[in-house]
Amino acid sequence: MTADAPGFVPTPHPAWLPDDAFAALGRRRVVVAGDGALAGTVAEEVAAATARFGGSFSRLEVGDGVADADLVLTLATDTDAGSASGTDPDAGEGFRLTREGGAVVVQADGDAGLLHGLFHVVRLGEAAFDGPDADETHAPATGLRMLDHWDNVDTHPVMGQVERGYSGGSLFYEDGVVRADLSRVERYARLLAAVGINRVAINNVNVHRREARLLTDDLGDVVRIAAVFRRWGIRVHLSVSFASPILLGGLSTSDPLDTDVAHWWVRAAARVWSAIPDFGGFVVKADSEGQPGPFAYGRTHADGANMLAAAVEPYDGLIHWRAFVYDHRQDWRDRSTDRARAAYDHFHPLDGAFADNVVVQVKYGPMDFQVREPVSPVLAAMPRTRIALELQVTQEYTGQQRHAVYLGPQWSQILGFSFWSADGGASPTVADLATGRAKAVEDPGTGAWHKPAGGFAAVSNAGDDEFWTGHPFAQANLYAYGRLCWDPTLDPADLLDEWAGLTFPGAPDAVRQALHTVLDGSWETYERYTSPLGVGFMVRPGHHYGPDVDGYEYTPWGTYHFADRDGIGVDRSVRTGTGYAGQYPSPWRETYESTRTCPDELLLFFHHVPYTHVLHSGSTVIQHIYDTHFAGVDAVERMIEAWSAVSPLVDPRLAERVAERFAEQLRSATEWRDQINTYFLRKSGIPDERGRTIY
Ligand code: GCW
Repeated sequence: MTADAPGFVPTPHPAWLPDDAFAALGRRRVVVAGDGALAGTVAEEVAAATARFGGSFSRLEVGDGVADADLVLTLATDTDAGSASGTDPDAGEGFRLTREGGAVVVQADGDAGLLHGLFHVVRLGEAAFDGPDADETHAPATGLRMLDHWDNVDTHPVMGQVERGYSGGSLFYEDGVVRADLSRVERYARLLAAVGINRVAINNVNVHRREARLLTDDLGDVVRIAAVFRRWGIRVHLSVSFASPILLGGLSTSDPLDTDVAHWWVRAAARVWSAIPDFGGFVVKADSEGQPGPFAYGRTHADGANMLAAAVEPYDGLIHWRAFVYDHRQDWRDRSTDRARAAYDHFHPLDGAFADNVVVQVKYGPMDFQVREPVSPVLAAMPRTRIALELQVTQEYTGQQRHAVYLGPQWSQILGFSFWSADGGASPTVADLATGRAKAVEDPGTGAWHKPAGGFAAVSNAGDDEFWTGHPFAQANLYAYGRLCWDPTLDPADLLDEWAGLTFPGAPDAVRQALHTVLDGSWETYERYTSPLGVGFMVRPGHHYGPDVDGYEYTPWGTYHFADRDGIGVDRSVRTGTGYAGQYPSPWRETYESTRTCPDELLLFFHHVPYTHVLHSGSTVIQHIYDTHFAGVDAVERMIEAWSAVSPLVDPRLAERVAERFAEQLRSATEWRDQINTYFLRKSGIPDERGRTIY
């Protein structure tokens, strides 16, 4: 069959695990010792690599004497065999790596640590073997490193098969059922394991009628998916509908305090865990954008979450309960309602009320995955609650995988943000809050942090597309997300090097350099040509692609910019606005409160100012809008030039896909520039100081 024939499914791109990424290891004499399930996976990987590149492979018992090996991957001899080979893949994920005279030993804390140790060696390539003598220990910052899929089993009439998916269809479902052939899921699981992901929720948080049945009638298919992920140390979670007792159980209520409802969930959990003993738990979007929840019964979110938590507790299951709760039917005329306030107003009063196995999953910003938002104050407001930081790897609001936008720098900035100091200092960062390290850091004056980690969750950007992620460069986002979950302090520019080194092995250094030129500043470039100074949205309603300045201005969604002839922005100050700034601890509540101290990039998120307001940068707001929009498109042109110079050096199919995406990015960025500039010229009547063309 030719590439153009109908039904042709190209082999998926190897992403960061092409065969050549295993060359250094594959040329060595490698020993694998361990008898757990993941040791089996490691042994298969090593056997394949050594067969391909001429090395040798042997499998030994832990503790057997080893002679003449370049690399030994073994369970630590003092590891208790139960946890090493048992069913808990989160246990023993760490490993110790020693290198002496070129001989490398990886001693894993448990079965999962062997797998992570293997991929660490793969990442290092030759440097694993020819580096100086070393003795290092590696362990993840948290055991909760999760990806959420917004995949529907059926194709949804409006949202398609994958909600906010830009990479083709679902990896898991086809034609309204779980795929018979899960080989692509297997490849995906391998890619995720290589970057350290260890949990995956396999269906959309908007749980429609068909998808609700994954919990019951289709459980057998979930068992099959879980078996694939298990070989890679990854647990499966399901998103469930809070109304499941009604939808699936024929009850007349899903009131969390109703005993029949609670029993229904107890039985549901018992069925799931007896079929999948290492099942992870449930993800719940309740009372949000039309999803059912406890409010219908006059109950709180703690009532709802805790009822589910009790049902899964006997199995060490988790409830990921999303904090994305706001009124999506507000009246745009009503200036006193502020969507940004909603999550804090709902959840802060419930701090301390959630069961120990509830993780409250909080989007990084108070609105909705915008290119720029302040970090959500909910993350700082619940010291007695397990908190997970939720990111969006899928680029809903950042170019939908048609634009090259590397989000590593944005995530890194969020992870490093400290609520209790302007310059970091010794106070906990967002990463500390999500990984539980906050407990160990100096008391920030807000009371001690009592709960264990809630970890990280993010919406996946992968689908059945040949390149997994639509834009081949969007693979870098999936890569960086996994690696930052493992170690939030990693430098996103270094992660780009890692990703490029693995994905384009053997390519001339010019390719790596061009990728830096294209991607390092791409998040800020996208920000420049889209909505200015933190004001957000201005996208086409519904699909959220492309500019539409007033698209949401008179809708019920709560995402307004309030531009008029004199000025723009949302007054969220305590003194004259919605009071949102007061949800932050000091010093940020004061910093955000005043236009004198508010950082430029968030000015319009926090304040309504005249177009002539002078920014810290020295520019007026209106001139900043014009300048950044021209600069953003210029930057896209430079990105394209840099890539064009090296694209003949990479796989032509990949080059072709990138070229096609760049053409669209340039078209779209130009459209953004012209619509935004024209809109504000017409509103303000203030011309561009530099006299450039504005329509
Ligand atoms: O960003 C918004 C999206 C919705 C999504 C929702 C959420 C799954 O536009 O498509 O629904 O957030 O996070 O629940």
